[in-house]
Amino acid sequence: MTMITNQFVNDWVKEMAELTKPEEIIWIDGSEEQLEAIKQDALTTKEMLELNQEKLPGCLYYRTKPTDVARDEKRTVICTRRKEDAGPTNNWVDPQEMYDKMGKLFDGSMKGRKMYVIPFSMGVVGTEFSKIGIEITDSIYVVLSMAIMTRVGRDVIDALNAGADFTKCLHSKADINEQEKYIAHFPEDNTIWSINSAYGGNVLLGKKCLALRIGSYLGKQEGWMAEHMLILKVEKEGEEPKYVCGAFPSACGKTNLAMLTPPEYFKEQGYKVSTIGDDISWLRIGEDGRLYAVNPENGFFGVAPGTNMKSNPNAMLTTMKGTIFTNVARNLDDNTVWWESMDKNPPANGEDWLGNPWNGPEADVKGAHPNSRFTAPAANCPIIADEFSTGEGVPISAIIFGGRRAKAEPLVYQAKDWNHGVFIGSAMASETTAAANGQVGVVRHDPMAMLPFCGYNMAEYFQHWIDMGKKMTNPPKIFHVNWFRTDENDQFMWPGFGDNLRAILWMLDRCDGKIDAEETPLGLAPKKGDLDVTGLDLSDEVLEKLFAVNKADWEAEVEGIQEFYDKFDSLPVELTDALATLKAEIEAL
Ligand code: SAT
Ligand code: MN
Repeated sequence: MTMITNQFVNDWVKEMAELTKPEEIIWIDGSEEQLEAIKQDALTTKEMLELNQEKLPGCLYYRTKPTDVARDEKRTVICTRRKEDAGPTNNWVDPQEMYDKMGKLFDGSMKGRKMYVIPFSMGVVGTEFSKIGIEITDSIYVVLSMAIMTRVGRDVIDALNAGADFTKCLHSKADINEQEKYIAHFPEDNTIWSINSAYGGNVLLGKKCLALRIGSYLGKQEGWMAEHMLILKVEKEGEEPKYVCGAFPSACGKTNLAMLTPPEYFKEQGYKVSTIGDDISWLRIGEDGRLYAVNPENGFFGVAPGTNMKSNPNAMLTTMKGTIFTNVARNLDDNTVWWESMDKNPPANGEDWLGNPWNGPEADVKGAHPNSRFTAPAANCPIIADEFSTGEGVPISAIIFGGRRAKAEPLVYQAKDWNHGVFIGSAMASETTAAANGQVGVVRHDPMAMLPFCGYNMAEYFQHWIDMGKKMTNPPKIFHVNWFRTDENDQFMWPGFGDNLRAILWMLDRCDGKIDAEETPLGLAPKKGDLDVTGLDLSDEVLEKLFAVNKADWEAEVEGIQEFYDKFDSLPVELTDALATLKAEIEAL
């Protein structure tokens, strides 16, 4: 039964059904009864398992194939008519060639299966920021996850019936054949096709595919920005709240920063932090010339290992109900979940993420895959901000760029101005993580943490950043941070987690013009005493090392940035000039 009167939608769904040949078509209206019935289907087929309903009400367990545990960047492609529109950092295939190739794979891929049609919105329906998509899929995991991660319901259907434009998203798990896995984007057709994967980042098409790759492309056309950024609200009793965005590559702590717990010392002073988003920001310029952000998602797809009651109690509490756990370990005694560093009590009678008997850290394999995930409703988060649910943008005071860098990058510094901030973002690098297939721990350039997510030529993306800066009379200040710098013994020097608030408060003081800063070749650094380290066991010597700008390290950095820049035919002059200035200043050290 279709509830859709929009002929364009019905025609497209019909065409996709003729291609994939399912035995039945089910339209998702997001109602609890419908989702419950679909969940029961998944339990019957054992596609998903129900966890202990007393301890983890509404929670499910899901496992992907061992070859399908992370985003696959090699198999993620941008299909624009002209290759140069995808740019040197994206995999490009001619759109017709890709439609033909994938069309053959989709042909009959849903035979004997149900096809679910999920109308969804990124952003709150009816707000300026909302974008509608329809995902067709043969995976119940996708249906239940999309119901958490996006807004699914009657109002989306009403918007479509009123003629709203939408992104056409087609997914089939097919045989999960990794040789024929493709995640293809057709920005010029507002279309996404994904086949042969069942892992979140490749198949929850509203997230990276729509909200970032297609979103960034639409943003360039329509004059807004889609960014890989968390949004955090910082309040001090009696003062106006402040909002901060932060771009960090996958698995570098965005969820932890977005949900941070202030150290006692700051709580006593009346500071409070709340969460608006942990992964994606859509940003628009307001009438007052400031930049406004929303989180277009409706849930968190967070990395499980390393999350615990100390590192991120708010995330732990968020996952206590209505959550899907993917590729974590199971405790068979009480049918709950476990992952590395969750607590000091790994299950004595457990099953690892591969489904093999597992009896704790002495075993050869880890209990949970390093990229195992929780998919949890944002509404569960104990510190979710009210602004999250209105979907109205919040004015951003500061944008933070950061990576995972053992060496070279200081704890925190500020860009000299917007364009210099764009340079810093474009020059960002980070050690790779388990969030994508491939080697872990190698430094790679990841501009604005968008390398895997920019849906068009990154040179034009940088230009878009510069153009947006020109349109703002009161742009956010831009900063760079590195929580991960290590000493001679490879130990982290900065405590991180809640203590990261100290760096954020320095930034906000800078935004308010309350304090000066020190000029360095990289930008503006805190003056001695301005970064509040009260209560930290941090010697002056370590503090100095956290901020050191080492000439040899930075000569190598400059060379690395140049090498990265050389991939592009042309770059905005603002960036090449900033690199030349940095080079000269490092040489003068
Ligand atoms: O798997 S996702 O791409 O959704 C998460 C991430 O890598 O940021
Ligand atoms: Mn992400």
